[in-house]
Amino acid sequence: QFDPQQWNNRNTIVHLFEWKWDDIANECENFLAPKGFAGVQVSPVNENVIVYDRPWWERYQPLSYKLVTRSGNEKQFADMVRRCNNVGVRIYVDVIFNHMAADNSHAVGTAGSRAVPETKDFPAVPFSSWDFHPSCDIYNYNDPNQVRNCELVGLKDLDQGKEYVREKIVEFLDHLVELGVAGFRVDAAKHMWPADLDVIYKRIKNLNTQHGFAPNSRPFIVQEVIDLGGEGISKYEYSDLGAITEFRFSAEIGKAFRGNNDLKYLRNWGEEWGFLESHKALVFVDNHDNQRSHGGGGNDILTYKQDKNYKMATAFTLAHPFSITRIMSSFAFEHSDQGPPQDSQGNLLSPVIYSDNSCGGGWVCEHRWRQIYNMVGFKNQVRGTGVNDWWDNGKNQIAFCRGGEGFIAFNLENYDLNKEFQTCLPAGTYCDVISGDKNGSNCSGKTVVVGNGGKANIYIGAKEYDGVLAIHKGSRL
Ligand code: ARE
Ligand code: CA
Repeated sequence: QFDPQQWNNRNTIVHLFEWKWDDIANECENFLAPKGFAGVQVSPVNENVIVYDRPWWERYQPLSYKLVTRSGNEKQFADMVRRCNNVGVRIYVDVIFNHMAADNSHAVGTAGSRAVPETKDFPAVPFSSWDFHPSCDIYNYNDPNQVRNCELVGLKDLDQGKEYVREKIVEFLDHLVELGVAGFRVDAAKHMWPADLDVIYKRIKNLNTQHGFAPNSRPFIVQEVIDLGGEGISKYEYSDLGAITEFRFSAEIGKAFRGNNDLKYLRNWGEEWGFLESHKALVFVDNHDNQRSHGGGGNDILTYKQDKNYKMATAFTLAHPFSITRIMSSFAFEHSDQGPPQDSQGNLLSPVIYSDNSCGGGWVCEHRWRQIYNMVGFKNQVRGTGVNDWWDNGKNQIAFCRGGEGFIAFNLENYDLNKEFQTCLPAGTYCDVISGDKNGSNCSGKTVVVGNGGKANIYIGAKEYDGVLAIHKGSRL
């Protein structure tokens, strides 16, 4: 369950938050596969309660396990999975089985199901009050019993200790496996008992070989456990069961690239920072919660709104060998409850794709920013190598090589970086994939001339649009 089941020349996941299935299928074929993305985390696929004004978070309130949401129906979902798998892009589903919807006396769902969450009556599954923990609030995160047996923000709390509840959950997960998904992001894992999760995970079917998975492959599992330290529940209680969302990474990378912790300290980036082991940590600069101040990380988190720093933090994340990486792809928002781009009937709108690769229509598409997708290519190119020839100026300028495959430099100072470096690359002219794209023998950005012996002069002006420069074997002109 630690293996993300990706094609072996690719390794980054993008979270296409609130995208429609048809649009994701197109994106896999037209953009993600050609740019070397390995997978997509999709928004919840099962029926959710319809909330007035349609905030994004209604999808975290399940009414049933029918695969009908604003992103599309089951047929569209199945088509998407097939089309993405065909071009080597895996699908990971955000699954919610800690709870069902919160208090409401007549809930209506996206598949037309009705429920009475107030009395814990969900006939479309069916679940009744018998399947839930008694109602109580979570207010003390130091009390593991409360965190796991009470209601997270009022959401009706399923009892995964019950055989019937386990069966319904496994049935749902198996259905998705049959449709060809590669794994799951388990929402609110911290709010469930590790022993119950262990039973559930072990019962899930092997991945579907008709979608190109090797026989006996297990679904990848990444558990949402927010552990910034100092609470009653630790990520280590879950880290033998599957990978974990490493929120500490998000907080620390934000602090560093906001200029609140010198970049020179990133020299020993990894487990020494209190992160989980590399193969157990799923890392990200921001996620759909903490980019809008839900979930953990506080004011340290960088988002698309601090674009220069954000791109630098993302470049570092993708340049460094540590962990399994996930890129956030957002819709633009002003306030934290705001829903995704939608029409007056509440139908989701498709992103508008421009010829320069960027997108609009209310969508940000960080994954389509050149500085980000080209670093996905960088990461693929340097796979299997470590960090070597680390250099820093004692503060906020750093540089390093990835074996003999790639070189990257960062300048977060308010003065220029202009210096000769060992790039570890063969002599030649290289295209900086941050300031431009390589197109045949042309480069639309800066070029770097590497001499015999691997040395090159690197310049990153303090006022430049981006504070990073990256070259690799695949960007040689
Ligand atoms: C919404 C309304 C609430 C209302 C509720 C019920 O906002 O006001 O009470 O509905 O009517 C998302 C949104 C919530 C939303 C919910 C349901 O973020 O605002 O509630 O959907 O629609 C904790 C959990 C962690 C959780 C975060 C948000 O541990 O699991 O809170 N993250 C996941 C998802 C969310 C989702 C849910 C869970 C629920 O990623 O998107 O909620 O399915 C410390 C602790 C953390 C804690 C954090 C915040 O850092 O260590 O554990 O995270 O504080 O409390
Ligand atoms: Ca629970």
